[in-house]
Amino acid sequence: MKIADAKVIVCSPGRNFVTLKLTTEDGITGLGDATLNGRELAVASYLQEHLVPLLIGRDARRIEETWHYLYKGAYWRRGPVTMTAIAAVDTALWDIQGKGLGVPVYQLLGGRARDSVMVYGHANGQDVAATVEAVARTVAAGYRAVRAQCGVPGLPDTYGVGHGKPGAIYEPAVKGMPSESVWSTEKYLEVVPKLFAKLRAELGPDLHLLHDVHHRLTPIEAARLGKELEPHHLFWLEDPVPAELQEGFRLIRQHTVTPLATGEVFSSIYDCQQLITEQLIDYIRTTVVHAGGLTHLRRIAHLAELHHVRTGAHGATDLSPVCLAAALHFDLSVHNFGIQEYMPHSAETDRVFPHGYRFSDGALHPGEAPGLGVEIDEALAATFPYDRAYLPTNRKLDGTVHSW
Ligand code: EZ4
Ligand code: CO
Repeated sequence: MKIADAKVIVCSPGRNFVTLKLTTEDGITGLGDATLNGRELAVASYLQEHLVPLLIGRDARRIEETWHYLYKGAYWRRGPVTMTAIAAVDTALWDIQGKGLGVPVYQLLGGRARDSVMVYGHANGQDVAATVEAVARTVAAGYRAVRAQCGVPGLPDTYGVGHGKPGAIYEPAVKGMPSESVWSTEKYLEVVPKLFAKLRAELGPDLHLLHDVHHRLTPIEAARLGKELEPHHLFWLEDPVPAELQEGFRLIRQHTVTPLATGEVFSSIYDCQQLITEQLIDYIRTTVVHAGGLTHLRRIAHLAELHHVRTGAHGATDLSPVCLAAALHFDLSVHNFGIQEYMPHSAETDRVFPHGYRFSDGALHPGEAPGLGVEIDEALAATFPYDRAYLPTNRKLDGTVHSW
């Protein structure tokens, strides 16, 4: 079953997505998400210029062999652009394999380890009261797990507290340039424990509560926050510090039993090897599109399983429905699944990517269609051309660039 055609589709139904579509000589198509938010065209070009010529004529059924051919064959290893491009090919090949055999991808991954996949939703508010209301609304919509992000008194804008509609991008002051936000660790550390105290008091002990620090603290600051949040029993505290320094987590661990999650920006198993093998984290957030596809993500999950680390794949709206579908097949099948992030896409995005996954009772199911269960409407996609956009940048009150 040879690959006869490989097409890179760039579209912007509300935000930019890059999609790889492979077609075999007998007409089976497979999709892979290749979206790297803010650097989309680097991956599109990597695919178009360097991988497409290698794919034509290859046997689409040799998924494992193709992964190593692209990874080892590049000589240059790892990195988000390379690993996102490889992920797109890998995901599309699993889709083709499933369609060729007439089964959903999770059946190829060992079958279902559970009936459905628990997801967490997002709830944001400008202050504590508004955030508590937003969490209550999310619970009313059926979620059993909610990530809560709250505006910081004294700061104009805070990570996660968007102004827009579902799936909207951060609006920059100058179109096509990054937006800027302002940060104060001191002010942030004052409000977060108050938010979670209020959430537990109002919403009771059963709800899973999550929070994303977005790489903004130092280890000792994160240790303080984790300790202060202990009475409120978070499901996890995400990205407490930038994780390039993996041993930085050791310091946080020495001080708090609040569970830790990290890894949405990681692109390979080597980015989390120490975090996993030294049991410095509780959840690994690597996902299909940015960590080398289902083939590589399964390797990470299996290493994690040996060390009591569970999965919690990234699933924000800058990962396309193709990635979400692939993540759900992974989540359904992997034994040490923890939770899946879920933010509904915009209506335009859902129309461009018709899909079979469905939400009910706080959980998603990928559906029973052969392959991934997601398609792309290319004619509609062509009506939404690429629109340059960046993730925001962040500065401390004195103007110093900080992690966003
Ligand atoms: O900021 O997807 O946990 N979710 C997140 C996301 C990320 C964006 C970056 O591309 O941190 O909202
Ligand atoms: Co995050």
